[in-house]
Amino acid sequence: MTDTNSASTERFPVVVVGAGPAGLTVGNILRAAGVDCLVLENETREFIEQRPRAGVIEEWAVRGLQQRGLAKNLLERAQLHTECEFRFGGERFRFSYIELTGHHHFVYPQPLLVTDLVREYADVRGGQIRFGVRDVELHDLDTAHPSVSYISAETGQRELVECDFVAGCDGGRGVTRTALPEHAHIARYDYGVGWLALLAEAPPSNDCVVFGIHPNGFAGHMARSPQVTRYYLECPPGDDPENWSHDRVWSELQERLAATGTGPLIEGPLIEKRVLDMHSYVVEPMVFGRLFLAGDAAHLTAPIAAKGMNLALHDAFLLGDALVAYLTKGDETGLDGYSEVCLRRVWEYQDFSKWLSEVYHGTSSGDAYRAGTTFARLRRLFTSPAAAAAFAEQYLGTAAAY
Ligand code: RFL
Repeated sequence: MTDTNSASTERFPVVVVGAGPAGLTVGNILRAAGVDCLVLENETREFIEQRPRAGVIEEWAVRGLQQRGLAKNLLERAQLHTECEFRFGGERFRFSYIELTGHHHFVYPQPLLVTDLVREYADVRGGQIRFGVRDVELHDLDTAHPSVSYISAETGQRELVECDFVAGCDGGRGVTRTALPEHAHIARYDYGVGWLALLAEAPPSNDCVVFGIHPNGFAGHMARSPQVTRYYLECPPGDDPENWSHDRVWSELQERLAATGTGPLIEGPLIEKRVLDMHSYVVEPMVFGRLFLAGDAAHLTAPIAAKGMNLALHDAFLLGDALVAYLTKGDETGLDGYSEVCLRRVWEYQDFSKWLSEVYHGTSSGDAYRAGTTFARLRRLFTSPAAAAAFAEQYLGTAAAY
């Protein structure tokens, strides 16, 4: 039994926990079909609209947003990325995936996408959303009458919401995953490296993404806007960002990203500096009773291959459409196949991240054998058209079937 002090009990067909890309996309799809739902978010609207994170979005994901009326600003403002560059052994090697495949990446900062999605959901499609909620709890998930309770920011009281389904979209540190039974299967992988994730108030120093493979460690350069550039520096897992002074950051970036024919990087103030421990997990299946997990709540993909938000959107399209089919037509097919269909792409992307991690980190591992195979992989990419095509397909997420 659910025990709350709630004065009145509300009811929504779907409660979505978490207003990230996954939760807001599910909410928007439901509202477009006239299905009521409630989104519960523990941060404020201002906070989620500014939280810096992803940038790289794959073409199929943008098409999916566009088909659902969610990509207007993105299509007007996003940059198109068509090439990337590997730097190793003091040389630079361009990889033009547009030439190879005709496909490109979109780059649109995650906070802008979240801003678009929350505006469309709450202000245009009239969706209900509560910010600043605390202590969300899920109840009776293995029955046909689940419910969700939370402490309201306005009343300070525990409120109860009855529903038919709960969408667990509360990211890697959320609570919905903890509602899984003890025997739920969670596969984990620890890469054993850290990345210092940096945002610099400095224009990009190259016209495309750069991956620096260096004995000191991996370094990455990714344009976010004409004024802001994301950089990554491999560091020990659990390292303290305070160990990385402004001068140390820029001198390591300059060294790891240097190559013949390139000038020094344009330096600027560091507006974000945090250490990410590279690890991944996959919950299998992504469903427990009436709880459907989506996005990082179900599977974390270390940002090595920039896949996490893409997977979150993929889940959200499938879950949103499946809930609409069930709630408006009684069609259970989408919900029945949800976990299996999501997980095929999830495992493909996990495998690519693992492969790419070895390319990025093998040289700096201190292990001559790993360094040797890393260089073999890199050389193959630039000498074998078949290897280049396979890489491009995984990098862009364009396989014909998953
Ligand atoms: P989110 O975005 O974490 O949203 C979850 C939301 O749930 C809220 N929440 C709760 N709400 C209520 N109750 C609770 N108990 C709650 N606990 C949490 C949170 O406040 C939040 O608003 O998950 P979602 O929607 O699954 O989206 C996943 C993506 O955010 C994530 O995969 C990407 O950011 C990963 N990622 C990248 N993915 C890409 O596809 N391309 C990229 O270029 C890319 N770059 C990155 C990245 C992740 C990074 N970090 C910070 C790990 C770069 C970085 C540095």
